[in-house]
Amino acid sequence: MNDVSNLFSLEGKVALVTGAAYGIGFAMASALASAGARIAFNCRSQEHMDKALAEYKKLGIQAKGYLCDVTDEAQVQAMVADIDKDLGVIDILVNNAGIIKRIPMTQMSADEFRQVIDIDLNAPFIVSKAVIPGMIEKGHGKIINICSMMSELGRETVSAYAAAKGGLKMLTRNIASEYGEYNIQCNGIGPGYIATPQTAPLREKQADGSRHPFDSFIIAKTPAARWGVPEDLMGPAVFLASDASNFVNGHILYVDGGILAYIGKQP
Ligand code: NAP
Ligand code: GCO
Repeated sequence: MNDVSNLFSLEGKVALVTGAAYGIGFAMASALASAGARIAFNCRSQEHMDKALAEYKKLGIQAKGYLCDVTDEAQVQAMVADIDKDLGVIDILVNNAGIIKRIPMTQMSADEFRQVIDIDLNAPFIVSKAVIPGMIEKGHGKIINICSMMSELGRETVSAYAAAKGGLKMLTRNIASEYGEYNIQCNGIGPGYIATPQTAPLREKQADGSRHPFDSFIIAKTPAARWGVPEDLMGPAVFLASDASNFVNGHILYVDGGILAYIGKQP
């Protein structure tokens, strides 16, 4: 019998992780590289790109970076064509790039709402659409969409984000339904509250040095009693990118320290 660890090997695979200059994307891309994949990533600024390339190099990873806004279909098609030439046809796509705007709904402009939907929902459609034909030709493919607690739950101020991440859950199921017969698995990862630049404002210390009330709220709401760290997403990303998950399709794997299982601390 084969060693089960072979099931998790990504040797010879080409992976594109969007928005992997830092944060969760960087950790997942590093994990895929450590399992053997060649890594392509994109971001929007040269400054972020240079910093990220230096950080990957420190880990001994030869990642290839592309300047590309994932909401621009022409830029995405050009990037995917460049990756085909530079590294080979993409086997694994992680739709990670995302933003949040925390604004009460009645104060949010329609343009602000659209911008969040554009990056968090339309872009995964655009990038998936660009890579699926290559995956069909290769006879296999893995697409991992980075969803959220807000794929399941609402809260004050995040209407656009929740609408986008709820939609992304359904896009995930639809890609699985539409392309499963081509040996393409499309799954989601739903991170809980993870300490990254995106959530930094929710963890800022108060003037008197005490915890931000939202920080205390999240610790109380999480059975693990801590924020997640980007490294918590490494194992789940490798699992869903590898042959170990070949019969897992249309699933959202919540990596949340138990938040969705918990009613919350009793008063
Ligand atoms: P982050 O620290 O803010 O990083 C976001 C990344 O996305 C950056 O590399 C950014 O690059 C890139 N990006 C944003 N818009 C882009 C665009 N239009 N085109 C290309 N790249 C773009 O966020 P994170 O916390 O690591 O989150 C990563 C993903 O996980 C997001 O989808 C987020 O919604 C999701 N998530 C986060 C948490 C959490 O608690 N942190 C929980 C659940 C889900 P540039 O700045 O260079 O553009
Ligand atoms: C917020 C947060 C989140 C998350 C995440 C939870 O303001 O509530 O930023 O929405 O970061 O997506 O899974």
